[in-house]
Amino acid sequence: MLRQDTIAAIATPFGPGGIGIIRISGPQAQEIARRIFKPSKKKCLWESHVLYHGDIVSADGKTVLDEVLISFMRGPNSFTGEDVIEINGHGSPVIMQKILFELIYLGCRLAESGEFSRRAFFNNRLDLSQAEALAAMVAAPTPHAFVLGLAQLKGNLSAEIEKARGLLIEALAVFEASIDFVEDAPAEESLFLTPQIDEAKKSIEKLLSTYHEAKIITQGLNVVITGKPNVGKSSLLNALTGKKKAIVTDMPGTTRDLIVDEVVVHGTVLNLVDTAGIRQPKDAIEEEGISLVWENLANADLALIVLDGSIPLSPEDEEVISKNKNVNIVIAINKSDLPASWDIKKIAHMIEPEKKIIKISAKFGAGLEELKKAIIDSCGAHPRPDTGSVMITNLRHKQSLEKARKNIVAAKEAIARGESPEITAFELREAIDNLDEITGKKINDEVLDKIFSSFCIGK
Ligand SMILES: Nc1nc2c(ncn2[C@@H]2O[C@H](COP(=O)(O)OP(=O)(O)OP(=O)(O)O)[C@@H](O)[C@H]2O)c(=O)[nH]1
Ligand SMILES: [Mg+2]
Repeated sequence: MLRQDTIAAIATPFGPGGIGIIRISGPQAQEIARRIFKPSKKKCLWESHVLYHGDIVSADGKTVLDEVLISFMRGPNSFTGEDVIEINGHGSPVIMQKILFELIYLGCRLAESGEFSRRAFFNNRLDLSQAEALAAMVAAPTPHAFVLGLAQLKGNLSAEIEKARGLLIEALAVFEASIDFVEDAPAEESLFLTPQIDEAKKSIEKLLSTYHEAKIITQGLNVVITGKPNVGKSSLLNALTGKKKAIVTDMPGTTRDLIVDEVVVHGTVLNLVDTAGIRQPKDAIEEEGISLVWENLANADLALIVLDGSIPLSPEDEEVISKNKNVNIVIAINKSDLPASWDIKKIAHMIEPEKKIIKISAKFGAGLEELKKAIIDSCGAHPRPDTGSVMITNLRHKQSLEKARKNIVAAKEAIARGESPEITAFELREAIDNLDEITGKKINDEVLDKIFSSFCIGK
């Protein structure tokens, strides 16, 4: 589905900026740009990949709209593989819009979300996983996440996928040969000559094993702060983020809604959720708030349980600990600035020894560094990616790899059972198709629409 029209969009974020860039791509890119660009020097040869200085004027030639630098990238040596023009103007949203309107008046079409990347994909400038890497890089919440996107853009993942695919194709050839020449080929011998299947399985499993860590790097950890009312959960959210986001009072039951904020700790994003205190609810609002706590805890990477060290432990405290027994927990004993009313030993028997208990004072900021370290350690979040890392950051890729792995297991089982080679060949072909979904060699338009429509306009 290659479109031959010429598209245009503002490629820089909306709002005032140092410069603003408008991107044009398609067969008429240069012709349309020439109609509104007046070079400052007479000689403007529109050489490829050269910057020219001049004015952008209105389509009727009467009004100067902006003073700009313009460049022309001749296809196929451009981002999209088509002729591309980039106009670097002053970053005024008003003028950017005005120039864009002129371009549309002269025959450009406003680009859809991700349409530049989509054209790059169709023109084989990028495979699908590389195009997805672009979106991941733009959205990266930390430098580590960006590095993973960059590695994917540079084709590290594609190379791994191609390697596994190549092995499966070699193995497939063996089985297809034994289907075609079943009489000449000694089937048993050739059937066992397929170490490629095991090798492909191993490399797919290695990729799959990176997903958990990659997810932490790209999406962060979901940390739900829980505990009975008034222990200092909201104070802790505020202390960890350095903001005054949640209301703090000395009245138990202050927080009812979920209060969400994030903070980056040692290169990992903590998605923090402050919640209603757990107790017998006093009204319908509190009841609703408490049921939200349990819902959120079910999907949390970590329950950060807050206890008040300055007053005796209560059944509510014990309930929160025992209900979270099977999840990843860190316990913060708060209000360490006040005299302690109980000893850590009182809760030690309730949790496994490796689970962390840290004394803090949310009000005065004591123990917070230790607490952050305990959160990161207990989730195993120690990102150390470099541009050579090959990690699976994308759920779609993970699902395709899992499907391919299943096909390989089925192929191996068919071999072990001594089934006809057709069965093994079928499973291997399916595995290859599943790998091709990642790079986009074989993918349906609906999935492509979904992927590219999630990109920003101008990307
Ligand atoms: N001395 C002392 N007081 C604290 C500390 N942390 C919180 N407080 C006080 O404890 C009271 C309750 O704090 P919040 O942060 O609102 O407690 P919460 O757990 O969010 O309470 P709910 O929203 O009602 O569940 C407030 O008066 C805080 O000032 C602390 O480290 N030391
Ligand atoms: Mg609160």
